[in-house]
Amino acid sequence: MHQKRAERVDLDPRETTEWLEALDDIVDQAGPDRAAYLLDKLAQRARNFGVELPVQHNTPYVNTIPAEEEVPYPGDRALERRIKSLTRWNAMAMVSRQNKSDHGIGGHIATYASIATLFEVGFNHFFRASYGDQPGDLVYFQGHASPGLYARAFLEGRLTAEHLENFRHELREHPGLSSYPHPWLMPSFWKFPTVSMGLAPINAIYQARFMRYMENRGLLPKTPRQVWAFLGDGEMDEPESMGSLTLASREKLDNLIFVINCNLQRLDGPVRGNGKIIQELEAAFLGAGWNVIKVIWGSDWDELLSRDHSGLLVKRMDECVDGEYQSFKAKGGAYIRKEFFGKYPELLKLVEHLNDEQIGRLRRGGRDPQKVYNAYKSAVDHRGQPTVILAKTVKGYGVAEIEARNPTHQQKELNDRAVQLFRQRFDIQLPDGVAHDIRFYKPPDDSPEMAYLHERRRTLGGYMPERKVPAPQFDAPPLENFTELLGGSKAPHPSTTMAFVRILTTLMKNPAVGKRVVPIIPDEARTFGMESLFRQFGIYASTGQLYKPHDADMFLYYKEQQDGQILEEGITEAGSMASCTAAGTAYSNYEIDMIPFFIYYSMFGFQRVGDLIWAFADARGKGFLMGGTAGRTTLAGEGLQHQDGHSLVLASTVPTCSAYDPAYAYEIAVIIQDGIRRMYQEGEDRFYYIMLYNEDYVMPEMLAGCEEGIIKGIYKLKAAEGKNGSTG
Ligand SMILES: Cc1ncc(C[n+]2csc(CCOP(=O)(O)OP(=O)(O)O)c2C)c(N)n1
Ligand SMILES: [Mg+2]
Repeated sequence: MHQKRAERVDLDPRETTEWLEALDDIVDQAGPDRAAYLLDKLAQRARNFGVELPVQHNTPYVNTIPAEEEVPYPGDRALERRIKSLTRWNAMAMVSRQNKSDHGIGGHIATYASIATLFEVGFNHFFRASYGDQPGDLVYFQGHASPGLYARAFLEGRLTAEHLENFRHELREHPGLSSYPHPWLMPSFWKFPTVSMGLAPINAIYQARFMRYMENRGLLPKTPRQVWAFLGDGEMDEPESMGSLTLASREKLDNLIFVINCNLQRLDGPVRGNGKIIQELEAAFLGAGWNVIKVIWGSDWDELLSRDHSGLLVKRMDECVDGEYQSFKAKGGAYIRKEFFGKYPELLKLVEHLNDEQIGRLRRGGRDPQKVYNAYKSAVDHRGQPTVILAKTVKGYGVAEIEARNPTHQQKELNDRAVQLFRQRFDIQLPDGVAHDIRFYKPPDDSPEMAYLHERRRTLGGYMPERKVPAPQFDAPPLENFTELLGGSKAPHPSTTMAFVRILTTLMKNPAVGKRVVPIIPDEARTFGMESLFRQFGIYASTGQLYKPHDADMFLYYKEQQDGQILEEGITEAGSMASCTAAGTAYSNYEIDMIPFFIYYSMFGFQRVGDLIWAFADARGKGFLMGGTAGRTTLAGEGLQHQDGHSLVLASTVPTCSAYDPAYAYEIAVIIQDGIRRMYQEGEDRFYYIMLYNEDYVMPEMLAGCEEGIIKGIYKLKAAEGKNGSTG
């Protein structure tokens, strides 16, 4: 009889010891790699005998990169620390000053305080603004860490003290700064509106995939460009955050790096007080096929770990839950000695040479530039998989009385004592008066730190974040291009959906515009009669088609190809919208105009993925959303999925959306032609929602001169019958 794993008892302790000692010998004499090889072989053999093996999706609660494999830090740590401290100071001063003058206006200190090192190592060594004449890395910054990004741009001379003074007053005072990343409020600064939690992760995944799509279609040169996404650990609870992880591994997106700022807290309290968020995320990401790098402990722990011959320190690290880790930081050194090390006398001995203050200062990995640099380097060098870096940090780090406390997220102001302690902690040297009044401070341009700051960004191709908009790149094809839609239909009459498919096909064949069109479909192409596009334009598949499709001998077969144009997304309206966002903002990310057509069941658009659409609008996205099978139609019998009488109403709430409900084929042609002209030729940052119907009926011929009326929303089709135009 098999024993269940949880119930297994040691039936022969002597034999167990022999096996364990054999393993010890191998590790001692031949090293861990050999041990891993043998274990692998054993596991294979065991599986052949039907032995049930545990699936392991967790490694011990220590850093993934062992200290002995690290490379030395390439930068000037002292100068970088000074720059980081000044950034911390200005970020804190910005939020604090604003709340003194305008009480309760908000802003966040604690988030940037936790993520500062993760950003700074990136700015000094990784984030590339350009690759020669090509735009560089795309970085999604954690939205409410914006004070730190403003503070850095201030040091760089890109923002003035006046900007900082008007933080969150951008609509009232000039020049001002928006609370969060916002391409409308700060059009030459922010690329990605990230503050609606969960949208940055999914948008970053599809962005990295879209980058490959552009490369594989020959529209974008291949560069080592990366997509970086800085995310909160609390944010990972949003379904959108983790819902598309397997797309990234399936597509081998080694141009994608998630950095999750695991400060163990969200707004109200701990993310996983009773568990460990890093371990939970490790298991999920490993299971989804990602490369996982844990950055848990700072360098000060290396020496302790190297003397941990019994493994007790790692055991203690593994057994504590995040609620305890939070208390350790909130309560300081003496508490850590007693409650963390104190559980085992051996561990107390391990730290007997450290005083309480030193114990309190033992750093977490996400705060140690050496560890962070190595993780980033390893992520950038990694091939064949996306990488997630799980960096353990401290929320509100360095801010007295709020560090690691539950209310820290909403702390806005600091009292005099807290300011004093903040300066001491980061060793912030300021001229007289600056500290007392909590004024902004920027060292002279010829100071070593300023020279260093500029030199680093010069080497990396320029300052970030920055949003650039290229000049219009093509003229819209004239309406005559769509002649076959303008002359009225012959039997069998089409639906407006079919008319749209003809417009799309015509557009895709247009020599000037065709290659820029990106059809995006969440598994409804056949419903909309679009399968003819498969064969003509190909379905994008990064690997090409690895099998002979069963319908290969048919005219309209399911053709996948590496430079296919159609994004057949499968059943994910959220993923499709993220693709639409990547395509519709390609002009500001890659300086190439692309025209997405995202066609879906109208019920699953605005009401299902409304917030992604809103973020698309915030990102100044362009393109067309096509709501298929709209209206309370003949498909009503299929249930509520075809009871859309309101998507037009929802669409009209998005400020940059032009929403239309056309009746006839030529109206759609006029709207799409004019849309392309306005968005791409005139450079207007808007997008279109067009409803499409399922019913076949007579499409009349277009009347001369009705274009303007169609665009405005009403025109005279024919005079009503009867007296005074009344039929009644
Ligand atoms: C969809 C959504 N829900 C709620 C919020 C409000 N909110 C802003 S920050 C925050 C907490 C974030 O915690 P975490 O992701 O862990 O980031 P941290 O500040 O700890 O780095 C919340 C709930 C939001 N911005 N978006
Ligand atoms: Mg957090």
